[in-house]
Amino acid sequence: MGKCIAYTAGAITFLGIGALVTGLTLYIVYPNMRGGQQSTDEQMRYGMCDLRSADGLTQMGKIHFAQNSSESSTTITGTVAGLTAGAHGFHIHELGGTGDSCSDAGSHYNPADQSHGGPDSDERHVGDLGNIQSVGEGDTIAIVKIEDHQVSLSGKWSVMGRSVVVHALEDDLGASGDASGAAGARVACCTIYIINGA
Ligand SMILES: [Cu+2]
Ligand SMILES: [Zn+2]
Repeated sequence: MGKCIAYTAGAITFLGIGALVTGLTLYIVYPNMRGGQQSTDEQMRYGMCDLRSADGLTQMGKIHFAQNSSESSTTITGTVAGLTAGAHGFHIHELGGTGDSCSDAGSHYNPADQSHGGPDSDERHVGDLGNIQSVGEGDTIAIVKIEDHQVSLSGKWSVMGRSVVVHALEDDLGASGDASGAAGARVACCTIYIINGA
């Protein structure tokens, strides 16, 4: 009789420890079970922009955006073909429209109400990405390779649904005090869209 109780107690303890180990394993291996959905802030995000000439008729390149998390910098890469050789202002503008020769894109994206600057300026618009360099004769190409700490693909200052605008002239990075860097006409633009379904 006493032996039987001891066996039963032993079996219950054994099962109890088993359940505890299983639970702990699930807790460690599947962190999502702790609080439902994983925080979206830790999600890798990608965006894309298909640049077209201001008249909308010519495809000029693709600009890719990637960001590890809402806290990390955003990498902006791509190529732009068909610009005149030299430096061209390259910005993110506040609106997503590309109509009316890119005028529908509005002003430089400036949620913190700052003065115009360059990407490394203390004071700058979030959209101030400086210049890209177009090289070559005839078939020109500009390589875009930017890492920026203000441009984000998520959160309240997200650039998703806004636009990229490339200008005819060099951006003076704030030297003249002009609100758009005296970069001249808009020669190409596109709407930035999400490509990872986030
Ligand atoms: Cu611009
Ligand atoms: Zn600006």
